Parts: sequence; C-alpha cells; structure tokens
Amino acid sequence: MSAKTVVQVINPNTSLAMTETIGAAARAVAGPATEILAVCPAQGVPSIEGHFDEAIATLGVLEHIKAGREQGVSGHVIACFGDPGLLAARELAQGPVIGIAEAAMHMATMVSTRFSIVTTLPRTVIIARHLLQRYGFEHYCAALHAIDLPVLALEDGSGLAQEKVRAGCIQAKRQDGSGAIVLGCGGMATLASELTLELGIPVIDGVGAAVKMVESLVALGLSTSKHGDLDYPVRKTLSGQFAGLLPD
Ligand code: 2AL
Repeated sequence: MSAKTVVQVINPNTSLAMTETIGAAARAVAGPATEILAVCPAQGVPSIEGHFDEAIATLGVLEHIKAGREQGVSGHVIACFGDPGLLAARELAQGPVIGIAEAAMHMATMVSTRFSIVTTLPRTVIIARHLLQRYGFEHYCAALHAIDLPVLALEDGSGLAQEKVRAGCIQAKRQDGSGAIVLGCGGMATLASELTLELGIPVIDGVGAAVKMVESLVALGLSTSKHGDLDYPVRKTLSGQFAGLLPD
C-alpha cells in the first residue's frame, strides 16, 4: 500500500471558484500524508439548488468517481450538501465514498445532542430534511435555517453571503438551543473554524469532516463493501453518452 492517501474531492457543480474554496478547505484539514484532488464536472449545473439540479449533477459525480478509481485514488468525497449520487457512487467506487452532509451530520451528533443546519435557499431545506430522515438523524436536528441567497452568492466576492451565514449561525445558536451547527453548503466550507471560535460551539463543515472520515477509513483498511447492493453495478451494455461510464 502506498504511504500517501489520495482523496478525490468532487464538487458536483461546475463552479471553478467553488471548487477552489472546497479544495482549500479540504487541504486545510488534510494530514501531511494526504493529497487532495479537487475536481468538478466540465458539464452540468453551475450550482445545485433543487432536485432537478441534483439529477444532472449526479452524472458528473459518477464520471469523476470512475476517473478517480482508474487513477487509483484512495477515496472520494461528494462535496455538495445534498450528497447527490452517494449510493450510486459507492457502487461504482472501490474506495470509500463520503458525502459532506452525512459526514457533518454524523460528526454533529458526536459533539452535541442537537444541532441546527444553516443552508442557502429555502427550497434546498427539503433536501437536507430528506437526508436527515434517510440517515436517521431527524431527532438530532433542532431546526434548519436558510440564508435566502443562491449558492453562487458565496463566490461573488461581496462577503454578503458569508455575513448572512454568520448571522444565521448566531440566530440558530440563540433560538434553537442547539449545541452545534452544521454548514449546509460546500461553498461555506472555509467559514467553519472562524465561526467555531466566534460562537463558542462546534460549527461543522462537511468537506473537512468528510476528508477526515475518508482518511480514517483508509487508515483502518476499511472500504466500501462489495457484498450486497454496493457491489459494482450489474454489467450491461450502456448506450450513447453513458457507454463509457461502467469500468472495463
Ligand atoms: C449545495 C452545495 O453544497 N453545493 C451546491 O451547488 N449546492 N447545496 C446547498 N444546499 O446549497
């Protein structure tokens, strides 16, 4: 086994600026023997703010999982708060695949009994709610807050979205009685450590959480189970643009 751990961090939207933000957050927490490969699809949606966007983004995620597997990366992170394509990615991947929402939610339950989520547009709240149900964390989540700005406002350079995230976290701490806050967008990743210091409670970014989980799984020699439904996809001939998606 190589001494170096390579974590492929996939931003499922096509924003290069957000991919840089996510890569910086991943590198800030990665261990010295970890290399971060931050990537995003060449084609797809510039931001993921609904079910339609998620469906399109999933294909880009799967293409990168396939490419990462062929390059021999140690594991993968899906760096969008809806964890688009998570189980499909696990089927395709050899290494572990962690979504940032599941990583942040899991970690929040380890440092608090109740957490709040601060996300972007109100319409994305339902995506986080569905994930809370799917992962079994519904009862740990005190409330969800939306800053009511689109995802790409986090990259417009004005600082307004970052200020609204800060205000949302302060409001969540005051109103909800939560012990921790989960940041509900990959583009918020670099804000967590400063907000943790300022608020005096854990403010959790899923990108960092997911990178550390992949590192832990790899260090423990644990990977995606290929026994049962997460086994590689059933071999069949895919047609058209999907023809190259399954590994040879
Ligand atoms: C996200 C996210 O993390 N990246 C993106 O494009 N959309 N989700 C969200 N709720 O803002």
